[in-house]
Amino acid sequence: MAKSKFEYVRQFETVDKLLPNSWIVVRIDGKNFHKFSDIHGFEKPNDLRGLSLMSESAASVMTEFKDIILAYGQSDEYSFVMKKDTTQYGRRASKLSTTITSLFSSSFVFLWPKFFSDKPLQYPPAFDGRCVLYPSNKNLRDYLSWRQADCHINNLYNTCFWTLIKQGSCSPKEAEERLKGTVSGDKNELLFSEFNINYNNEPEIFRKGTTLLWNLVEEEVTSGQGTEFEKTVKKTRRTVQKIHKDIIGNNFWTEHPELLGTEVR
Ligand code: DGT
Ligand code: MG
Ligand code: MG
Repeated sequence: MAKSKFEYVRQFETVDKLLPNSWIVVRIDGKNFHKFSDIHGFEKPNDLRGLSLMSESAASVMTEFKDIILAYGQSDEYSFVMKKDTTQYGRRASKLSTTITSLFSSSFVFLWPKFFSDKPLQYPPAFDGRCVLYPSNKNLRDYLSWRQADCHINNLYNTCFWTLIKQGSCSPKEAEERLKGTVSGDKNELLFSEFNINYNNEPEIFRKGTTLLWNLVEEEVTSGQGTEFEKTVKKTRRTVQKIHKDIIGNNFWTEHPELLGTEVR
């Protein structure tokens, strides 16, 4: 077909194909969720419904993008790890990040009423998204450890902050002052000695965040029942599994050798 004289403008598009043989992480994060969580009356410091909505939106992304081997989420963010040799969208960074981010956002809005039936959405939320490449397994594990350590640090701080306000009758300013310069041991001690809270007994979803993995289920499927063509075949179905565990230490990775080793299809 003849090309129009305008066709040349295509050359202005930049090529953003990601390096081969590297882990691709797409991280999405809520835009101004400080305001969003306030306006929608999220529980402080953690809203279980909000976190569940984030995870179900992430699961819908995983179901659509089969090359995602694992997703990790906490607060208003989710990281999607795509297998090293994915050829999805020719590894084009903007195509990957924008499609994943927009599917996450639309799922979040679509699923909202399931989690907040009593609270209509007040305005359309937005998420940013980026692709980051990690060339080695160590880099990838360190990346995920960084996000889980961030979850822990923020959650310990926020648990203290809101306990001081809700149970200790502190003002936000006073709570901030009390926590200034404290290390994690001090915060654990404050919770235990003043409020009888053992931080380690706080729900794992808050302390560890959420990891989504593929669960492979072997099934027998029968077709042509009652006819001479009846046959039963074994099929593997993949479902998304949600866990709230430590992913920094070696245990998780030795329990799931398929993640960093051979690919999951
Ligand atoms: P950004 O990402 O630069 O557009 O700005 P924010 O405000 O989204 O900041 P970010 O992503 O660093 O921090 C997440 C905010 O979301 C933080 O202010 C706390 C809030 N948030 C996240 N999950 C919850 C929750 O379960 N409950 C409440 N109350 N707030 C939450
Ligand atoms: Mg945010
Ligand atoms: Mg965030």
